[in-house]
Amino acid sequence: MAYLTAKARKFPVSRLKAFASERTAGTELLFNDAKVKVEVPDGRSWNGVDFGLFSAGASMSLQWAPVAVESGTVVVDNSSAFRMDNNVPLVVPEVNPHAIFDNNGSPYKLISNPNCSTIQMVVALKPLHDEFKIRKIIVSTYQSVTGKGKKGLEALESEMRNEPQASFTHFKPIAYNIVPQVDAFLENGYTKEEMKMVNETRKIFEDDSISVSPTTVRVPVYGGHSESIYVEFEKNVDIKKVMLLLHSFPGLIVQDDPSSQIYPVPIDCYGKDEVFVGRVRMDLEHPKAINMWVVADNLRKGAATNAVQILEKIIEKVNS
Ligand code: 2RA
Repeated sequence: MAYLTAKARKFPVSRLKAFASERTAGTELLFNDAKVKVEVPDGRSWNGVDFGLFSAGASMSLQWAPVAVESGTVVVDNSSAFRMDNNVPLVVPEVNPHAIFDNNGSPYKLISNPNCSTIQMVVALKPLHDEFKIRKIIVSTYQSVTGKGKKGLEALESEMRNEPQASFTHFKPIAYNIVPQVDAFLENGYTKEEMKMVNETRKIFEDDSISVSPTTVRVPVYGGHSESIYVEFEKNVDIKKVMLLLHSFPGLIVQDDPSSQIYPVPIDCYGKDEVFVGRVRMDLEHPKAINMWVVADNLRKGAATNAVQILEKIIEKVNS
């Protein structure tokens, strides 16, 4: 997905190498009309490579990202391996682009891409946080089966065809159902996905005092993740100002005219790089709180697009 997004965004690539495990090695990708054979990496694979986009799970990243960094490659890692490492920045380019660079203005050699459900939430909240300062977030997610990759999608499709399942990829049947569990439960009763939303939001906003109360839910949808977000601020909010801020924030598209049934839905956001916001309204009682609905394609802005945008920021700086 990352190389397709790089191609769609016309990222300047002179040579592309593709690496994967034995299972995928030998297959071919088409990039700019040239065939690229997928290889199993070795210690020399990253020699002469400027940028590495890693998206093969935490264990592959833990094994190979240090090797790539040692070879001088700038790595953007889409796994959870380094996200909460204090020495590794966690970056959403619309929100904390400064974190890509060290005090000398050089990019860090290893940069983490946040989890998809965090990315779309912090993009929607950033302009409001800058103006009103967030105190508390209560978020419920409606996450696409594509969050579990190809196998998540195939599980939905085979269940819809009524094929018998040995075990359920989404913990319970997902066809004609919803499942209030994304990833494994931790001892505190929250899932790993939920704690990612808590910890990553605080790291990206550089504010551990923000309270985040998440419930993450899998729904039988492909095309994107949706989120219902209640957010409480330190200052009183003015809804007109909220709308102005959302409208003028890069990377956000406001679709909000309930009287004409205009609000974001995953089908419309599929394949898009932006985050979509609608149903923005004051809380019924709290003068410092609003509710909003946020949708994004989890495979694009939630993963590949965000990674490529980090590289774009680096190129922009080098060329400036
Ligand atoms: C999911 N957020 O939707 C995860 C993928 N990283 O399952």
